[in-house]
Amino acid sequence: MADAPTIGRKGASFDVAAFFRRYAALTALIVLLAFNFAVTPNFASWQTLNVNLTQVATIVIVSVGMTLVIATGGIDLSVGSLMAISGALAPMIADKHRDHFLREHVAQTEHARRRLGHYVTKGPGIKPIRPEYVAAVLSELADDDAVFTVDTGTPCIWAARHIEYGRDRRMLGSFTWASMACASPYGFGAAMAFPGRQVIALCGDGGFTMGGLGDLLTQVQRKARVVNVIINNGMLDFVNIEQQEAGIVPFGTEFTNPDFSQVATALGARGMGYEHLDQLALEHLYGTR
Ligand SMILES: Cc1ncc(C[n+]2csc(CCOP(=O)(O)OP(=O)(O)O)c2C)c(N)n1
Ligand SMILES: [Mg+2]
Repeated sequence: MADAPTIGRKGASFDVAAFFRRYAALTALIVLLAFNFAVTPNFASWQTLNVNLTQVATIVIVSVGMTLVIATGGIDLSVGSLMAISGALAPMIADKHRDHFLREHVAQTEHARRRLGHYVTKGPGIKPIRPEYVAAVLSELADDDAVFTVDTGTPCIWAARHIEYGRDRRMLGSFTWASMACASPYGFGAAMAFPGRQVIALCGDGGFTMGGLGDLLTQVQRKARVVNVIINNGMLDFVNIEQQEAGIVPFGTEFTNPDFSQVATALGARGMGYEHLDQLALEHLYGTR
């Protein structure tokens, strides 16, 4: 009969080699943790723990599952065999003859885009200017690597629907915290980080009067070339929409704005106000690079 393991047996001497054979992985983990606690800055923080739990945990779960499958079923799920099977399956997937699913969904998307584009195609004839049209015009005129920053509020919607981004354009907004008044300061940051790159901040009038006005002073002083486009709808439109969706008759969402072009000029920027986007206005916008 083979010797029984000595670990934990009453009266038996402690077998260090057997201990490490059995608990090698655990020991390695403890050593790794101890090393990081001692050497890595900020390792012992809630944020690190949170990142590990939320981002690394999924990889651990998948790898534990794969290990169990391999260990119990004898199935080879190694990277090599996965690559081999992917290589065999890929041509079968790629070799598509029937495209009715694709055509159906492309048609649906085109239909949806046509409906969304209503105020863009009708845009030139509508006064005051529709924000959809402003976004579409900016999209057409801006550089291929322009940076667009957007305020929380309806500017987010117009920028998502009517500005095309492609490979090199970027859109920045407060998409996690949903904080108002971010477009102008984000634009300032982008202009300082990428001098020479076109930066267009699509601001709500609520957002701009809340925070952008002060930021404009900084932009002037630091000579940051940001085009602050203020959608002057005289209200907190996004909240107005939310109230209606909740079945409430909107209240407390309207306000009176100053003449932004005069305010901007007084602050040392180049201020321009548009009621109609005619050719001259387009050239102005384009010429603000
Ligand atoms: C700091 C802050 N306050 C309030 C809100 C709630 N909020 C979200 S959008 C919005 C209205 C934004 O108004 P405006 O900047 O004029 O843009 P509009 O929707 O009118 O285009 C408000 C009050 C918020 N997201 N962040
Ligand atoms: Mg507004």
